[in-house]
Amino acid sequence: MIDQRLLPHRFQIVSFKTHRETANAIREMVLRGAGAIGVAGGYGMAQAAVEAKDLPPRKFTAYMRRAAKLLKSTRPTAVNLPHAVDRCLAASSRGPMEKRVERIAEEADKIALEDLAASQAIGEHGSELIKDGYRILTHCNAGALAFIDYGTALSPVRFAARQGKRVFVYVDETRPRSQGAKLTAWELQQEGIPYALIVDNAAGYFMRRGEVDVVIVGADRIAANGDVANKIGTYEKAVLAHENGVSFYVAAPKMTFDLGCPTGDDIVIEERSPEEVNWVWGEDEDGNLTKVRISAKDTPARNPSFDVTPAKYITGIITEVGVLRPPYDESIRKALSEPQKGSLG
Ligand code: RUB
Repeated sequence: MIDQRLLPHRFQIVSFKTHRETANAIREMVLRGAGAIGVAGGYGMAQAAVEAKDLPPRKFTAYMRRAAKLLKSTRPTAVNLPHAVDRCLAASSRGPMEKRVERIAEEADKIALEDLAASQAIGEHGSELIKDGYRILTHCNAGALAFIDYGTALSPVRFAARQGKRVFVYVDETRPRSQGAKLTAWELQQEGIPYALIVDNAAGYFMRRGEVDVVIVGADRIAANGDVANKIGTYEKAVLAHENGVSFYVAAPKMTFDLGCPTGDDIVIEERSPEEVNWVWGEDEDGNLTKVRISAKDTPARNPSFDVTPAKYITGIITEVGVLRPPYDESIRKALSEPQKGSLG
């Protein structure tokens, strides 16, 4: 994994050898983003299978179940994680024992390849919504670091830029962990796409001045009615977009839909440590990575990591099978019944 906690100041690849280490890396956000943690969860299951391969069948099954539970408990909101882990768990219970490790590893690869194909298709469909000269606002990081390859929300932007359209991206800083400032800005810089970093509370200012043509964000879980859980602050951007007549799109693969959640109220929202609100990480003038407190000692803080944007604010959901439109309960069910492309099988 690229250690995303150190970006953009250091580029470091780190390895985790056991499923417990992988679970910890997901929890500590060494890597993050719904798609990326799903893929990591799949490979965590493959690691568990290697660890348990010499156990008798019943003990092997019990070991895999415990591993699945641990991996799924690391971050509760993004549904890609339980979807991927459960697929690998199902693969672990089929076929002869000696083949099971192989099957789980294949399933993990398949999930990664499906995400890759989805990110490309999301880019193709989404880029049609971006006209030459568009100014796009995005929140958090739903780019290559959060997913596989092109990303989700950034994929249409990348495709539009490669098609020669002039695009400009407003990047929300995304406190408290600043995924926009640290990761999205860095990704766009790498790719030479023009952008400006803005503080989270500046989005309304730019929208009201008519300087934002479209908002595109990612998603961590999409309920059956089209309500979307995404990084805290997404809801505000959607309401502001609505108020200012700006289109608001969500880009996400089919893996991110959860028909088990009828509405957004059924989505569990992760609440993280108050430390993330009271302290910020960065590089000092001498290039040392450092952490500074920005509030008085013992300041109580609340830190919900995600919020829910009601479907009524969402203009469309860009998926690998096309752009879904309201009424979402119908378009989502139809999209989920389409065959999955890009898998190995
Ligand atoms: C990440 C976040 C991203 C979605 C979309 O939150 O909210 O917008 O996960 O990701 P965190 P993807 O940094 O807390 O994980 O592009 O993978 O679908």
